[in-house]
Amino acid sequence: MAHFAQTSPAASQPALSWDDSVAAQVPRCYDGGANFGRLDRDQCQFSGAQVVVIPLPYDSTCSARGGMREGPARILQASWWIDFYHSHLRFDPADVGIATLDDVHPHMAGPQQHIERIAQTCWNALQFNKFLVTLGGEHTVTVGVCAALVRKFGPFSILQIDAHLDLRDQWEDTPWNHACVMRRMAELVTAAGGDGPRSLVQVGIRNVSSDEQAYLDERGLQPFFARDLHATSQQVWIEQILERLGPRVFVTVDLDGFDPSVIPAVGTPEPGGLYWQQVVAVLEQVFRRRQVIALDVNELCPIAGQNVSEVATARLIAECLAYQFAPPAAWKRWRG
Ligand SMILES: [Mn+2]
Repeated sequence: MAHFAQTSPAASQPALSWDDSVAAQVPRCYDGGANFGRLDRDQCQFSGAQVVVIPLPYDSTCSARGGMREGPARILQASWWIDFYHSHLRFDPADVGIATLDDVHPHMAGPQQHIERIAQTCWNALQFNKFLVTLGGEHTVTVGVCAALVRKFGPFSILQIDAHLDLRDQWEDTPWNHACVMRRMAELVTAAGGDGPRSLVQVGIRNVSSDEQAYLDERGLQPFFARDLHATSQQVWIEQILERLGPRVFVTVDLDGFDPSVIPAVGTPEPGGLYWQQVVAVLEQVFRRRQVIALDVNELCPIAGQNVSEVATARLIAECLAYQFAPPAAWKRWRG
């Protein structure tokens, strides 16, 4: 991406607006067949579900390969063929109810308007006290999710699994580019009274621009580079991550944080990434020891003729939902 000039002067803290005339109403759901997990009616009804899956197909600002608008549908489809039952927790997260909302269709006026549309949808679901699982779509969609979470919870930490920092102030003529999402999310947390930049815990990083490095240096921020994690004891770096996370955590997984040998179907793959066991190990600790307020998985960019990435993504979500909802007795039996 280095050959693209950073265009026009940086925008500082662009504001999102809300439409509060929209009353909280039960959103449209897939109530049979095509929902996440292909669950029966008793498990996928919005009213009884503790989890709400929100498909966010979008690929308007991505730099390299398009196709992320097809990501959410492919993740849903992959979810039909796996059992959510967790062998070691002996717990099925489908039992807490998982409703799947209708797609949030792209707003064609531009990324800011689309982010606002996503924020409204998430805010609506949050008013029913649901645990959100959002499916991207390019990483830009996460800004809308974050805006709704900030409105509901106030400041929180953000655990970001990613190959990229996404800390550019502006990219390819918009502050709402997918390369700027963590910068925007830090601003949202700061606006709610938190220390946005310090609330970011970025893990798996292996692609940094010089202006992003300057941002890190100015603020004394230290992301967790994949290179360093591979050279450190897993128990040690997981504890270092936990130390940096506050009591409430929003987990956002850009699938390119994984090594491409695990998840090849991403728009901007980078070698040297995290392995399945590493990501699952850190997420287990985070879900167990912090209050995770939402899970976001994004940047799935399907490759025709194979579904390994989609299946891994659906499995990752099922794993996280088991961590989130398994009762203490299940943990005690497994981990002691
Ligand atoms: Mn990325």
